[in-house]
Amino acid sequence: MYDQSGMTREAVKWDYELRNGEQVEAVIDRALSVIMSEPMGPAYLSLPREVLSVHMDEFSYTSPSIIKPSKSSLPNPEDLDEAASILAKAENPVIITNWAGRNKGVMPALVDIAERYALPVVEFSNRYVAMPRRHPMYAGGNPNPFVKAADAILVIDCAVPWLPALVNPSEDCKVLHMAPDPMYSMFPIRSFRSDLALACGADLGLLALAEAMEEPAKSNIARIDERRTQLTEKHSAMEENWAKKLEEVKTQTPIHPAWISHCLGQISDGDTIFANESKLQVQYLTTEKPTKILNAGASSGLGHGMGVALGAKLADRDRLVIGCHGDGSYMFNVPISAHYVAADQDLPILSVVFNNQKWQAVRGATLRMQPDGYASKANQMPLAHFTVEQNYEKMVEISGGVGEQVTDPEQMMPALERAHKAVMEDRRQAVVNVVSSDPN
Ligand SMILES: Cc1ncc(C[n+]2csc(CCOP(=O)(O)OP(=O)(O)O)c2C)c(N)n1
Ligand SMILES: [Mg+2]
Repeated sequence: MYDQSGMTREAVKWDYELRNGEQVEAVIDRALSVIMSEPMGPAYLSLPREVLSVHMDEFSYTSPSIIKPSKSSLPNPEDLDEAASILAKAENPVIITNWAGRNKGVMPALVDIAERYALPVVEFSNRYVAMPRRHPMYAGGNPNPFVKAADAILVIDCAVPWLPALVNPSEDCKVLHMAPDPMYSMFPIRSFRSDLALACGADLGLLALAEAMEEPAKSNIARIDERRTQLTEKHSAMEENWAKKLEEVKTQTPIHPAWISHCLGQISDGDTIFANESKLQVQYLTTEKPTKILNAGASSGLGHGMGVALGAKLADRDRLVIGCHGDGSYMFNVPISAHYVAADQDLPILSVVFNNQKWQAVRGATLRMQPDGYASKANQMPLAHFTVEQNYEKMVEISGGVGEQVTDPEQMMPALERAHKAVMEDRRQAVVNVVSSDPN
């Protein structure tokens, strides 16, 4: 290849090729400091064989590194005051986020500001969980009704806060952005309106904003209290719907994702780490602690989940780590390699396959784009269905793990309990292949 790093350049913050041994310390320190500075992201370093094989008489390095990464920062004070005034005085404000939950400090700060000023929080196609699902100010995953009604929108760490083809804010709505890089300069194009852009870490930014809102909010207390009541009622209705749905589907065959999620909620707790690339329904899990649910990344990402689960387990070997994968995603993971690594490195993870025998997301997207197209008339949409029944549970056995297939909803809990015992007590990795339906 002329330029090996070029292959990854679009997806990393920094790349480099080691040129000689003298550089090793500087290059590693540079890489670590770049990836750990906000906004955090990966780097790619290539190590040519010729350089690696040159003899060096001696080598020393300073540890910890002499280059400290830069941390989360505070927003510009003038803009902060203006943002605080807009949000505090708004009739119908909303917070929309996608990946703010990656920062551990965000959840407590977001809960605090949302509670104090009755701000609904929408997590749109979220990659992390920033707001506990049972919190009264959690307003679901659909921004559309909120964007339509809003006179102020605070977008936090979110490249795409709504889909302009479906909804747009009104002319006089103020749109505020908060992120370490609120221009999202790593993306070639982004054209959402920005009346104010606060460049800061979302944790510190939200804490500062909550303080700055105190004074201007005094003139709007009645509306804030009224909103709190309305949002709390709306949220309660949402929770009732979750419970109703679960009742309705818990005995269904094929097994419904809500039932799988509920059962996963029973064998896990707030400290369990979930790597997710499936139809896992997070509202049935415990979500009161930050950075525990890691969804697929921004660069499409399916097939990353087993690597994430292995990494989480490596960081904390006694923690319960569960990977949830669609059947298509499980295949993307190269599971034979992932199970080998789990066995070789003693990383007993639990993998749950949501096996609906298709690429439902692709099928659904095709139907949304072309509701009357050729594909919609086919009994089985071309290239979206898996026609061979796959016994995914067998895959883990070749590396000494335990696998089980579940088709009966009554067997969901017992199967997960056996798998839980396998990974946590016997330290054997496990796969539970659940023959499942699509959420509706
Ligand atoms: C690496 C990668 N390739 C392709 C896609 C496009 N894509 C999005 S969803 C999907 C299907 C996933 O199928 P599965 O994991 O079985 O989940 P389901 O939609 O059936 O719930 C594909 C191919 C992607 N997101 N990432
Ligand atoms: Mg599938």
